[in-house]
Amino acid sequence: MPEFAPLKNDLILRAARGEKVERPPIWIMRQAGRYLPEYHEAKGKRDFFETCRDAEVASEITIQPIEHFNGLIDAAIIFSDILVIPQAMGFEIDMVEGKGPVFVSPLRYPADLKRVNFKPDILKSLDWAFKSITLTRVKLDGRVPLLGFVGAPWTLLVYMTEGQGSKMFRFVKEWIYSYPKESHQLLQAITEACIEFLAQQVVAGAQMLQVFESWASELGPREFNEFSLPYLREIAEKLPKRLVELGVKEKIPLTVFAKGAWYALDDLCDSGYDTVSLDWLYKPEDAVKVVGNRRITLQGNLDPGIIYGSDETISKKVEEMIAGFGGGKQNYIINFGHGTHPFMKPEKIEHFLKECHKFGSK
Ligand code: 1CP
Repeated sequence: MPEFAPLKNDLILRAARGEKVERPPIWIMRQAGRYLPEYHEAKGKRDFFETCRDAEVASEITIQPIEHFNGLIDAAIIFSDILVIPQAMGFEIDMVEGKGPVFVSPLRYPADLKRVNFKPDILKSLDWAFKSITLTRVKLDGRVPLLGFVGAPWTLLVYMTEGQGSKMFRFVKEWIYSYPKESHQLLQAITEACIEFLAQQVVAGAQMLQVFESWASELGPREFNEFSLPYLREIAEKLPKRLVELGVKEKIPLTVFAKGAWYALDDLCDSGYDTVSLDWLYKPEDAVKVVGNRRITLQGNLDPGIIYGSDETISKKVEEMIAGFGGGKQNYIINFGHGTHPFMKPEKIEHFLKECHKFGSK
Protein backbone atom coordinates (compact mmCIF):
# COMPACT_ATOMS: atom_id res chain seq x y z
CA MET A 1 0.00 0.00 0.00
CA PRO A 2 1.36 3.47 -0.80
CA GLU A 3 2.41 5.74 2.11
CA PHE A 4 -0.02 8.63 2.65
CA ALA A 5 0.03 11.66 4.97
CA PRO A 6 -1.34 11.01 8.48
CA LEU A 7 -4.96 12.06 9.03
CA LYS A 8 -5.59 15.47 10.58
CA ASN A 9 -9.30 14.69 10.99
CA ASP A 10 -10.28 11.09 11.76
CA LEU A 11 -13.62 11.93 13.39
CA ILE A 12 -15.68 9.74 11.04
CA LEU A 13 -13.44 6.69 11.57
CA ARG A 14 -13.66 7.09 15.34
CA ALA A 15 -17.45 7.49 15.17
CA ALA A 16 -17.74 4.39 12.96
CA ARG A 17 -15.71 2.42 15.51
CA GLY A 18 -18.12 3.48 18.25
CA GLU A 19 -15.72 5.77 20.12
CA LYS A 20 -16.95 8.88 21.94
CA VAL A 21 -16.35 11.98 19.80
CA GLU A 22 -16.37 15.76 20.35
CA ARG A 23 -19.16 16.20 17.79
CA PRO A 24 -20.78 13.96 15.19
CA PRO A 25 -18.88 13.83 11.88
CA ILE A 26 -20.68 14.96 8.70
CA TRP A 27 -20.61 14.09 5.04
CA ILE A 28 -23.35 14.29 2.43
CA MET A 29 -24.40 11.73 -0.16
CA ARG A 30 -23.65 13.21 -3.58
CA GLN A 31 -21.68 16.00 -1.98
CA ALA A 32 -19.70 16.35 -5.21
CA GLY A 33 -21.58 17.05 -8.40
CA ARG A 34 -24.14 19.10 -10.16
CA TYR A 35 -25.21 21.61 -7.48
CA LEU A 36 -21.65 22.96 -7.28
CA PRO A 37 -20.73 25.45 -10.04
CA GLU A 38 -17.08 24.39 -9.85
CA TYR A 39 -18.15 20.82 -10.74
CA HIS A 40 -19.49 21.98 -14.10
CA GLU A 41 -16.32 23.98 -14.67
CA ALA A 42 -14.04 21.02 -13.95
CA LYS A 43 -16.17 18.57 -15.96
CA GLY A 44 -16.55 20.87 -18.95
CA LYS A 45 -18.00 19.11 -21.97
CA ARG A 46 -16.61 15.71 -21.01
CA ASP A 47 -18.89 12.72 -20.79
CA PHE A 48 -19.70 11.68 -17.18
CA PHE A 49 -17.86 8.34 -17.26
CA GLU A 50 -14.90 9.91 -19.05
CA THR A 51 -14.76 12.38 -16.13
CA CYS A 52 -14.72 9.49 -13.63
CA ARG A 53 -11.91 7.79 -15.55
CA ASP A 54 -9.69 10.87 -15.59
CA ALA A 55 -7.87 10.68 -12.24
CA GLU A 56 -6.82 14.34 -12.27
CA VAL A 57 -10.36 15.64 -12.83
CA ALA A 58 -12.12 13.02 -10.67
CA SER A 59 -9.80 13.77 -7.74
CA GLU A 60 -10.36 17.49 -8.17
CA ILE A 61 -14.15 17.02 -8.16
CA THR A 62 -13.92 14.72 -5.11
CA ILE A 63 -12.09 17.41 -3.15
CA GLN A 64 -14.30 20.33 -4.30
CA PRO A 65 -16.89 20.05 -1.48
CA ILE A 66 -14.09 19.70 1.10
CA GLU A 67 -12.63 23.01 -0.07
CA HIS A 68 -15.94 24.74 -0.83
CA PHE A 69 -17.24 24.12 2.70
CA ASN A 70 -13.84 24.75 4.22
CA GLY A 71 -13.54 22.52 7.30
CA LEU A 72 -17.27 21.74 7.58
CA ILE A 73 -17.21 18.27 5.93
CA ASP A 74 -15.44 15.35 7.60
CA ALA A 75 -15.03 12.88 4.70
CA ALA A 76 -14.53 12.88 0.94
CA ILE A 77 -16.26 10.27 -1.25
CA ILE A 78 -14.50 9.28 -4.43
CA PHE A 79 -16.13 10.69 -7.56
CA SER A 80 -17.30 7.65 -9.49
CA ASP A 81 -20.58 5.77 -9.89
CA ILE A 82 -22.24 2.54 -8.79
CA LEU A 83 -22.64 1.57 -12.45
CA VAL A 84 -18.94 0.89 -12.99
CA ILE A 85 -19.48 -2.72 -11.84
CA PRO A 86 -22.02 -3.35 -14.63
CA GLN A 87 -19.49 -1.78 -17.02
CA ALA A 88 -16.81 -4.19 -15.77
CA MET A 89 -19.30 -7.05 -16.33
CA GLY A 90 -19.67 -6.07 -19.98
CA PHE A 91 -22.54 -3.55 -20.11
CA GLU A 92 -22.31 -0.45 -22.26
CA ILE A 93 -23.89 2.60 -20.58
CA ASP A 94 -24.58 6.07 -21.96
CA MET A 95 -24.94 8.97 -19.55
CA VAL A 96 -27.70 11.04 -21.12
CA GLU A 97 -27.56 14.71 -20.16
CA GLY A 98 -30.64 15.64 -18.10
CA LYS A 99 -31.87 12.02 -17.96
CA GLY A 100 -29.20 9.88 -16.30
CA PRO A 101 -27.62 6.55 -17.16
CA VAL A 102 -29.10 4.43 -19.97
CA PHE A 103 -27.93 0.87 -20.66
CA VAL A 104 -27.57 0.16 -24.38
CA SER A 105 -28.72 -3.48 -24.05
CA PRO A 106 -30.36 -4.30 -20.72
CA LEU A 107 -31.07 -7.93 -19.82
CA ARG A 108 -34.58 -9.04 -20.77
CA TYR A 109 -34.41 -12.87 -20.88
CA PRO A 110 -32.14 -15.49 -19.31
CA ALA A 111 -30.60 -16.11 -22.75
CA ASP A 112 -29.18 -12.57 -22.49
CA LEU A 113 -26.95 -13.75 -19.64
CA LYS A 114 -24.47 -15.07 -22.18
CA ARG A 115 -23.54 -11.42 -22.83
CA VAL A 116 -22.52 -10.98 -19.18
CA ASN A 117 -18.97 -11.38 -17.95
CA PHE A 118 -19.58 -13.34 -14.72
CA LYS A 119 -15.96 -13.18 -13.60
CA PRO A 120 -14.62 -9.76 -14.54
CA ASP A 121 -10.98 -8.91 -13.89
CA ILE A 122 -11.73 -6.04 -11.50
CA LEU A 123 -8.15 -4.93 -10.98
CA LYS A 124 -7.68 -4.59 -14.71
CA SER A 125 -11.08 -3.34 -15.88
CA LEU A 126 -11.42 -0.72 -13.12
CA ASP A 127 -7.74 0.22 -12.91
CA TRP A 128 -8.68 3.89 -13.46
CA ALA A 129 -10.76 3.85 -10.25
CA PHE A 130 -7.80 2.71 -8.19
CA LYS A 131 -5.50 5.32 -9.74
CA SER A 132 -8.09 7.98 -9.00
CA ILE A 133 -8.40 6.88 -5.35
CA THR A 134 -4.64 6.88 -4.84
CA LEU A 135 -4.23 10.31 -6.42
CA THR A 136 -7.12 11.70 -4.35
CA ARG A 137 -5.52 10.40 -1.13
CA VAL A 138 -2.29 12.15 -2.09
CA LYS A 139 -4.09 15.43 -2.89
CA LEU A 140 -6.21 15.25 0.27
CA ASP A 141 -2.96 15.20 2.23
CA GLY A 142 -4.72 13.83 5.33
CA ARG A 143 -7.36 16.59 5.55
CA VAL A 144 -10.22 14.07 5.85
CA PRO A 145 -10.65 10.32 5.22
CA LEU A 146 -11.53 9.12 1.73
CA LEU A 147 -14.60 6.91 1.32
CA GLY A 148 -14.95 4.25 -1.36
CA PHE A 149 -18.26 2.66 -2.38
CA VAL A 150 -20.16 0.15 -4.52
CA GLY A 151 -23.77 -0.32 -5.56
CA ALA A 152 -25.33 -3.31 -3.80
CA PRO A 153 -26.17 -6.39 -5.88
CA TRP A 154 -29.97 -5.93 -5.94
CA THR A 155 -29.67 -2.27 -6.98
CA LEU A 156 -27.24 -3.20 -9.75
CA LEU A 157 -29.61 -5.98 -10.89
CA VAL A 158 -32.31 -3.30 -11.20
CA TYR A 159 -30.14 -1.22 -13.54
CA MET A 160 -28.92 -4.25 -15.53
CA THR A 161 -32.51 -5.32 -16.26
CA GLU A 162 -34.41 -2.02 -16.35
CA GLY A 163 -31.57 -0.28 -18.17
CA GLN A 164 -32.23 2.98 -16.34
CA GLY A 165 -33.94 4.46 -13.30
CA SER A 166 -37.54 3.22 -13.23
CA LYS A 167 -40.99 3.93 -11.86
CA MET A 168 -42.62 0.54 -12.42
CA PHE A 169 -39.71 -1.88 -12.19
CA ARG A 170 -41.43 -4.17 -14.67
CA PHE A 171 -38.31 -5.86 -15.99
CA VAL A 172 -36.53 -6.52 -12.71
CA LYS A 173 -39.80 -7.91 -11.30
CA GLU A 174 -40.04 -10.19 -14.33
CA TRP A 175 -36.56 -11.41 -13.50
CA ILE A 176 -37.08 -12.14 -9.81
CA TYR A 177 -40.58 -13.59 -10.15
CA SER A 178 -40.17 -15.46 -13.47
CA TYR A 179 -36.47 -16.31 -13.43
CA PRO A 180 -35.48 -16.46 -9.74
CA LYS A 181 -32.72 -19.02 -10.31
CA GLU A 182 -31.03 -16.93 -12.98
CA SER A 183 -31.55 -13.76 -10.91
CA HIS A 184 -29.68 -15.40 -8.05
CA GLN A 185 -26.86 -16.50 -10.37
CA LEU A 186 -26.43 -12.92 -11.48
CA LEU A 187 -26.74 -11.50 -7.95
CA GLN A 188 -24.02 -13.93 -6.84
CA ALA A 189 -21.66 -12.84 -9.62
CA ILE A 190 -22.33 -9.15 -8.86
CA THR A 191 -21.63 -9.82 -5.17
CA GLU A 192 -18.24 -11.32 -5.96
CA ALA A 193 -17.34 -8.38 -8.20
CA CYS A 194 -18.46 -5.94 -5.46
CA ILE A 195 -16.28 -7.62 -2.82
CA GLU A 196 -13.21 -7.50 -5.03
CA PHE A 197 -13.89 -3.88 -6.04
CA LEU A 198 -14.30 -2.76 -2.42
CA ALA A 199 -11.16 -4.62 -1.35
CA GLN A 200 -9.07 -3.13 -4.15
CA GLN A 201 -10.38 0.36 -3.35
CA VAL A 202 -8.94 -0.08 0.15
CA VAL A 203 -5.60 -1.24 -1.26
CA ALA A 204 -5.61 1.89 -3.43
CA GLY A 205 -6.29 4.16 -0.43
CA ALA A 206 -10.00 4.16 0.55
CA GLN A 207 -10.36 4.42 4.35
CA MET A 208 -14.05 3.65 4.83
CA LEU A 209 -16.61 2.03 2.52
CA GLN A 210 -20.32 2.32 1.76
CA VAL A 211 -22.64 -0.13 0.01
CA PHE A 212 -25.54 1.67 -1.72
CA GLU A 213 -28.75 -0.41 -1.84
CA SER A 214 -30.65 2.54 -3.31
CA TRP A 215 -33.56 0.49 -4.68
CA ALA A 216 -34.27 -1.55 -1.54
CA SER A 217 -37.59 0.35 -1.43
CA GLU A 218 -38.85 -1.77 -4.34
CA LEU A 219 -38.72 -4.98 -2.31
CA GLY A 220 -41.12 -6.09 0.41
CA PRO A 221 -39.68 -7.69 3.54
CA ARG A 222 -39.77 -11.28 2.22
CA GLU A 223 -38.26 -10.32 -1.12
CA PHE A 224 -35.63 -8.18 0.60
CA ASN A 225 -34.70 -11.26 2.64
CA GLU A 226 -34.37 -13.27 -0.55
CA PHE A 227 -32.86 -10.90 -3.10
CA SER A 228 -30.95 -8.30 -1.11
CA LEU A 229 -30.03 -9.20 2.46
CA PRO A 230 -28.09 -12.45 1.79
CA TYR A 231 -25.82 -10.62 -0.65
CA LEU A 232 -25.33 -7.63 1.66
CA ARG A 233 -24.35 -10.14 4.36
CA GLU A 234 -21.98 -11.96 2.04
CA ILE A 235 -20.18 -8.69 1.26
CA ALA A 236 -19.72 -7.89 4.95
CA GLU A 237 -18.58 -11.43 5.71
CA LYS A 238 -16.13 -11.97 2.87
CA LEU A 239 -14.64 -8.50 2.50
CA PRO A 240 -12.55 -8.59 5.71
CA LYS A 241 -11.13 -11.97 4.66
CA ARG A 242 -10.19 -10.65 1.24
CA LEU A 243 -8.58 -7.59 2.86
CA VAL A 244 -6.44 -9.85 5.05
CA GLU A 245 -5.36 -11.79 1.94
CA LEU A 246 -4.39 -8.49 0.33
CA GLY A 247 -2.25 -7.53 3.34
CA VAL A 248 -4.53 -4.82 4.79
CA LYS A 249 -3.90 -4.75 8.55
CA GLU A 250 -6.35 -2.18 9.88
CA LYS A 251 -10.13 -2.66 10.24
CA ILE A 252 -11.96 -0.72 7.53
CA PRO A 253 -15.40 0.57 8.62
CA LEU A 254 -18.23 -0.59 6.38
CA THR A 255 -21.59 1.15 5.95
CA VAL A 256 -24.79 -0.17 4.43
CA PHE A 257 -27.50 2.14 3.06
CA ALA A 258 -30.68 0.26 2.16
CA LYS A 259 -33.01 3.04 1.10
CA GLY A 260 -36.64 2.38 2.01
CA ALA A 261 -35.98 -0.89 3.87
CA TRP A 262 -37.16 0.41 7.23
CA TYR A 263 -38.45 -3.06 8.15
CA ALA A 264 -34.93 -4.49 7.79
CA LEU A 265 -33.10 -2.30 10.31
CA ASP A 266 -33.01 -5.02 12.95
CA ASP A 267 -31.54 -7.54 10.48
CA LEU A 268 -29.10 -5.00 9.05
CA CYS A 269 -27.74 -4.40 12.55
CA ASP A 270 -26.78 -8.11 12.63
CA SER A 271 -25.32 -8.26 9.14
CA GLY A 272 -21.68 -7.45 9.78
CA TYR A 273 -21.74 -3.70 9.04
CA ASP A 274 -20.26 -1.10 11.39
CA THR A 275 -22.58 1.66 10.26
CA VAL A 276 -26.17 1.61 9.04
CA SER A 277 -27.26 4.61 7.00
CA LEU A 278 -30.92 5.64 7.36
CA ASP A 279 -33.27 7.49 5.04
CA TRP A 280 -35.88 9.88 6.42
CA LEU A 281 -38.58 7.23 6.85
CA TYR A 282 -37.17 6.53 10.29
CA LYS A 283 -37.70 8.58 13.42
CA PRO A 284 -34.17 8.70 14.88
CA GLU A 285 -35.41 7.77 18.38
CA ASP A 286 -37.09 4.62 17.00
CA ALA A 287 -33.99 3.59 15.06
CA VAL A 288 -31.82 4.04 18.16
CA LYS A 289 -34.22 1.75 20.06
CA VAL A 290 -34.01 -0.93 17.37
CA VAL A 291 -30.20 -0.87 17.56
CA GLY A 292 -30.37 -1.32 21.35
CA ASN A 293 -26.99 -2.22 22.79
CA ARG A 294 -25.52 -3.57 19.56
CA ARG A 295 -22.23 -2.01 18.36
CA ILE A 296 -23.67 -0.09 15.42
CA THR A 297 -23.18 3.52 14.35
CA LEU A 298 -26.22 5.08 12.70
CA GLN A 299 -25.85 7.54 9.82
CA GLY A 300 -28.45 9.95 8.50
CA ASN A 301 -31.13 10.96 8.09
CA LEU A 302 -32.82 14.28 7.21
CA ASP A 303 -34.76 14.52 3.98
CA PRO A 304 -32.33 16.36 1.67
CA GLY A 305 -35.40 18.35 0.58
CA ILE A 306 -34.98 20.32 3.81
CA ILE A 307 -32.46 22.38 1.83
CA TYR A 308 -35.44 23.97 0.03
CA GLY A 309 -36.70 25.26 3.38
CA SER A 310 -35.87 28.48 5.22
CA ASP A 311 -32.70 28.79 7.31
CA GLU A 312 -34.86 28.66 10.46
CA THR A 313 -36.54 25.45 9.36
CA ILE A 314 -33.19 23.87 8.53
CA SER A 315 -31.84 24.84 11.98
CA LYS A 316 -34.87 23.39 13.75
CA LYS A 317 -34.71 20.11 11.81
CA VAL A 318 -30.97 19.75 12.44
CA GLU A 319 -31.47 20.29 16.16
CA GLU A 320 -34.28 17.71 16.27
CA MET A 321 -32.29 15.19 14.26
CA ILE A 322 -29.18 15.40 16.45
CA ALA A 323 -31.28 15.26 19.63
CA GLY A 324 -33.11 12.23 18.18
CA PHE A 325 -29.79 10.44 17.78
CA GLY A 326 -29.02 11.08 21.44
CA GLY A 327 -26.91 14.21 20.96
CA GLY A 328 -24.57 12.57 18.48
CA LYS A 329 -21.45 12.21 20.61
CA GLN A 330 -21.33 8.46 20.07
CA ASN A 331 -22.46 5.97 17.41
CA TYR A 332 -23.64 8.65 15.01
CA ILE A 333 -22.60 10.19 11.68
CA ILE A 334 -24.62 13.05 10.18
CA ASN A 335 -25.80 12.73 6.58
CA PHE A 336 -28.93 13.28 4.57
CA GLY A 337 -31.33 10.37 4.04
CA HIS A 338 -30.36 10.41 0.36
CA GLY A 339 -28.31 12.48 -2.08
CA THR A 340 -28.31 16.20 -2.88
CA HIS A 341 -30.23 17.39 -5.94
CA PRO A 342 -28.72 19.46 -8.75
CA PHE A 343 -30.99 22.45 -7.90
CA MET A 344 -29.78 22.90 -4.34
CA LYS A 345 -28.06 26.12 -3.40
CA PRO A 346 -24.57 25.66 -1.95
CA GLU A 347 -25.28 28.51 0.55
CA LYS A 348 -28.18 26.53 1.96
CA ILE A 349 -26.04 23.44 2.32
CA GLU A 350 -23.44 25.54 4.07
CA HIS A 351 -26.06 26.73 6.53
CA PHE A 352 -27.07 23.10 7.15
CA LEU A 353 -23.44 22.12 7.78
CA LYS A 354 -22.83 25.02 10.16
CA GLU A 355 -25.93 24.17 12.13
CA CYS A 356 -24.76 20.54 12.36
CA HIS A 357 -21.48 21.79 13.85
CA LYS A 358 -23.31 24.11 16.22
CA PHE A 359 -25.86 21.64 17.58
CA GLY A 360 -23.44 18.71 17.35
CA SER A 361 -20.87 20.45 19.57
CA LYS A 362 -23.34 21.29 22.34
O1 1CP B 1 -20.33 13.02 -4.04
C1 1CP B 1 -20.63 11.90 -4.42
O2 1CP B 1 -21.40 11.19 -3.74
C2 1CP B 1 -20.05 11.48 -5.72
C3 1CP B 1 -20.05 10.15 -6.25
C4 1CP B 1 -21.34 9.45 -6.67
C5 1CP B 1 -21.96 8.39 -5.98
C6 1CP B 1 -21.61 7.89 -4.58
C7 1CP B 1 -22.05 9.63 -7.89
C8 1CP B 1 -21.76 10.64 -8.92
N1 1CP B 1 -22.99 8.64 -7.98
C9 1CP B 1 -22.97 7.89 -6.82
C10 1CP B 1 -23.77 6.74 -6.50
C11 1CP B 1 -24.96 6.40 -7.32
N2 1CP B 1 -25.12 6.46 -8.68
C12 1CP B 1 -26.13 5.85 -6.77
C13 1CP B 1 -26.31 5.51 -5.32
C14 1CP B 1 -26.67 6.68 -4.51
C15 1CP B 1 -28.07 7.18 -4.75
O3 1CP B 1 -29.00 6.40 -4.51
O4 1CP B 1 -28.19 8.34 -5.13
C16 1CP B 1 -27.03 5.63 -7.84
C17 1CP B 1 -28.43 5.07 -7.75
C18 1CP B 1 -26.39 6.00 -9.04
C19 1CP B 1 -26.90 5.88 -10.41
C20 1CP B 1 -26.89 7.18 -11.11
N3 1CP B 1 -25.75 7.76 -11.59
C21 1CP B 1 -27.95 8.07 -11.32
C22 1CP B 1 -29.40 7.84 -10.93
C23 1CP B 1 -30.17 7.39 -12.10
C24 1CP B 1 -31.59 6.97 -11.85
O5 1CP B 1 -32.50 7.70 -12.28
O6 1CP B 1 -31.81 5.91 -11.25
C25 1CP B 1 -27.43 9.21 -11.95
C26 1CP B 1 -28.17 10.42 -12.43
C27 1CP B 1 -26.03 8.98 -12.11
C28 1CP B 1 -25.03 9.90 -12.67
C29 1CP B 1 -24.20 10.60 -11.68
N4 1CP B 1 -23.43 9.96 -10.72
C30 1CP B 1 -22.75 10.89 -9.99
C31 1CP B 1 -23.10 12.19 -10.52
C32 1CP B 1 -22.56 13.49 -10.04
C33 1CP B 1 -24.02 11.98 -11.55
C34 1CP B 1 -24.63 13.04 -12.45
C35 1CP B 1 -23.87 13.12 -13.71
C36 1CP B 1 -23.94 14.42 -14.42
O7 1CP B 1 -24.90 14.60 -15.17
O8 1CP B 1 -23.05 15.25 -14.23
